[in-house]
Order: sequence, then C-alpha cells, then structure tokens
Amino acid sequence: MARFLGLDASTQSFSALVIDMDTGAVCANHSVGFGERLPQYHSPKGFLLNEDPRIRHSDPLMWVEALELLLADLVKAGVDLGSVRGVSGAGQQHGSVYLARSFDTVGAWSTDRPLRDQVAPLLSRRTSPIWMDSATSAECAEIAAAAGGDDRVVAVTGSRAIERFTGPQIRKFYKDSPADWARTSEIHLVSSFVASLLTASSVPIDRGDGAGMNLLDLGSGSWSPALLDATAPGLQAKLRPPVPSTTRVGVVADYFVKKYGFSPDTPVIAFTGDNPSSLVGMGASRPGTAVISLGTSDTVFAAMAAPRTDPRGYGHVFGNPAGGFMALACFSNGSLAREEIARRFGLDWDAFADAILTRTQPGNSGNLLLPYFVPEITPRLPVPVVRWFGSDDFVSGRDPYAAARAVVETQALSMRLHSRWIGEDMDPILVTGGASRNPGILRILADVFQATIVPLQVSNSSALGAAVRAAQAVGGTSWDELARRFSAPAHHLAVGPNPATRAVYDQASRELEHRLNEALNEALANPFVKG
Ligand code: XUL
Repeated sequence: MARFLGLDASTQSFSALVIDMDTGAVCANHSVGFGERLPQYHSPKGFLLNEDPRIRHSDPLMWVEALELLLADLVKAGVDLGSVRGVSGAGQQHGSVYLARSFDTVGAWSTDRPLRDQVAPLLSRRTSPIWMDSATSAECAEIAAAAGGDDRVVAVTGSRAIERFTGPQIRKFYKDSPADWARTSEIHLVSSFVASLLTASSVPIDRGDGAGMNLLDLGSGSWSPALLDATAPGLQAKLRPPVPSTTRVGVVADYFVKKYGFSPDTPVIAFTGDNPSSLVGMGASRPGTAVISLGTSDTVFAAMAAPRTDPRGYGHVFGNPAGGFMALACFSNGSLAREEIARRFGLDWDAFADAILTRTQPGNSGNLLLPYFVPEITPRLPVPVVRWFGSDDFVSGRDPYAAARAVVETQALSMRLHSRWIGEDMDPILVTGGASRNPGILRILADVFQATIVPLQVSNSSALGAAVRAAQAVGGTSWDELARRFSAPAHHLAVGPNPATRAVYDQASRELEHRLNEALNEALANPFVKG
C-alpha cells in the first residue's frame, strides 16, 4: 500500500490527511481544534488573548501537544501509520519559534516523557508571534530604511516589510529582549518547527514559506545578506540555509515509530506554508488557475508565469512548491468576521446562506459594511474599523439579513480590488476552506468576480497539498497526475455568474474603495497608530 500523510498546523486547528495511491482516495481526514481540545492553553481561537489588538502570539507547546493528540486520534480511528510511505506538512505562515538549544542537540526524543516536556526546555522565547500580529510597524520602517527603501525590499523579497512577516518580528524580539535574543541559537517557522519535532532534528525552512519572512532573496533562493543585516545582528547564524520544498529533510523519529506505529525510516519532506501547500492541494500549481481560500484569513492566490509584485504594496510573492513562484493577497478579517456577524445576529450558516440567496439583493440596496474587527492586512488598517453605511435599520443593527450579505460582499469586493495585480486568468476560480460550501457565499463571489466559482471535493486543501507533496517527492508521481487524482473539482457545486449584476458590483466596488480610503486616512491620523 502506498500511502502518504499530510499535516497542517493552521491557526485554529491541527489536521492530518492520508492519501492512498492505489485507490486514488483520501482515506483519513482528522482535525484537532486548539480551543476545544486544549483549553489549558487559553487560546479559544488558536492564539493567546491580549488587550492590544496588535499583539497576537500562540504557545508553541500547544502545537506540540496537538500533534500528539492528532496522531493518537488517527491510531484510535484505525489508521495504520505503518503503511505511510512519506510525510510532509504545512503550517500557518510567518509565525516563528525561538530555540536556545537546537533540535540537533536532542539526539532522540525519550518515549518516557510527553514530547511537550522535552521541547519546553529548548525554547528561548515562551510564545510565538503569529501572522495575526501587527505590532511591528516601527521595525518595518527600520528594516526598509536600512535595506535601501520599500522598493528595494519588494524587489529582493517580493513583499514590502510587513508587520506579520518574520523578519520584522525577529527584529522586535531582538530589540525588546536582547538577553533572550543572545541565547537564541535557532529560529523556525511553524512549518519547519513541526517538521523538526517529527524528525528530532533541525529541519531547514523551505523556499515556499521562507519567502514570507522578508529575508529570502527570490532571485538567488538564499537568505539576502542585506535583509539579514537590516533585521538583526547575528541572524544568519540562527537560520539554516533555505531548501527547495521537495527536499527530503529526514525520517520520522523513533519516538513516533514506537508510540504511533510509523515504519522506521519513513521519509519526511520539507514542510511549507499553508498557502503554498494549498496551491498544490488545489491542483493549481501550474499558472492559469486562481484560488480563493476562505479560512481564518481569506487569501487569493495563483501560480505565476513570471514573478510580478503588487504596485500598491499589499500583495506578496511566495515560492511555489512545484517550482517557480506564486502570488498572494491575504485578508485578516476572514472567517472570524463572518462568525462575528453570525454571532451578533443569531444566524446559523443555513440562515446566513438564506439571507443572501432569498432575502437580499446584489448590491444590498446600498447598505455597506466595513467589517474590520481586527486590524486588516489588505488594505492595511492598523486599527479595527467597523462602520455601517445605509438604511436606518441596517446602521442600527436591526437588519440581520442585510448584515450577512454586507460582510460577504465587502470581503468579495475587496478581494477583487486587491487581486487585480496578480494578472492571471480569474475565470474559473477554485475555492477552498470551511466557508467554500456555503451557497450564499459562492453566489456573491461568482457575481462579484463575474466568474464561475468551483469548490473542490476535498475542503482541507493545505493538508491535501502536503500529502500530495510527499507522494511527488517520495513516490515520484508527476504533479499533473497527482492533481488529476486528488484535486477533483466538485462541478455539481459550482456557481456561475449572473451577468446582470456586473454593473451593480462595479458601482459597489467604487463605493467601497472610497469608504476604505476615508477609513485609511482617519486611521493614519490616529495618534495611537502614529505612536
Ligand atoms: C498569508 C497569511 C495567512 C497565514 C494563515 O500571508 O498571513 O494566510 O498563512 O493561514
């Protein structure tokens, strides 16, 4: 039996998916939610609560415990991990883990003690800043100035210096905690951290996820000496050279062989970021297919024929695990904003869809919401901004149906507005993530983008991408063949555009841009933000 395991350490949960090359089926798909299963970490949504909306950290030991719970769940469900021929994985991007002692000093994990207790003493920093953190504006400005300006940083790394990216986060740690910085010997992304746990060795960062650090020179595929210098002294010694995403980085450690029944010497392939992994899982690793992923963050991404950067400075270029590059725009107010509206108005997801499909009209009768409950990444809003424009009922919170439509319309319009620079064909668009099964949300996306929106059979595309990457690297099956077998579109769930809505959404897009500019100017005038 040729089976491959894909892991995905995302913001709110840790998932595992197993593919079977003989049957072409996904034969296991499990998830451990951090809030629900690990309440002792006080992270109901996957991160530690903090009064300052700019600070978002997680406890890396929560990810260690979740990995063990997940593997135990798989075994309990009858999955034979001994039949797995290769493992790869993905992690939420940009988040970083700091070690005083390298994983390479571990030798082997002891099966006498939980893994968590063995990892805890290695850490030089108790918490990990994650992608939702936006507390590094000063560091972004310092890095850009030291590296020769914003345009230079974009030209080298594919993105401006961005608050959540790892480089600015590293610089903040170096400035705020010099003693802890001095005793840090190794820095990992969430992806390379989990791969290192699995192999009991220090696994390098791959180029797909590494491109989300403001440190990788996209041209050479190595860390940029100029960006390393601009970020923190001595940084180079704390990072291993980045590797292609298809690199075999080790074998599953004895600890997991003994505890969960993996075969000895099961190969581990470099882990990557959740978005690059999802690109592969969607079968979209060749240019020509755009993807919308509706998760904790919403993202729009596509493989790129040639690297291109966003002139407005919001978008990013990451490594495509199948080779070349991918473009991405990320929106932080994704599912949490949809959930907030559903919660406030007492709507379940069926009622949410019904509100959109039968009770309101495209354009929402002019009602418009800025649904930025947390600081937004695209466009950059450094403080939360929630504003209601339109009818009295809507503005005073008495129209639940219009509120449901409003949050999704603004999200879709903003995705359209901020993904134009990608320049790849946007019809059809593949869609993935929890909300990709909601017919109301698909209807709005189809009309706003004037494109056919096609969900995939499997909704966890990041874990699927990881399993597929293991199969490609270990089994040698081609990307096209793997996409054909495992990334089948669910054509029966596809939603086509209604051309009659085009003019309505062109007008709504202009109105949104105007409101966003207003909000942006006010946010920038706020002394709290300036300070
Ligand atoms: C991408 C980004 C998020 C995280 C969490 O740049 O910040 O999509 O990867 O999923």
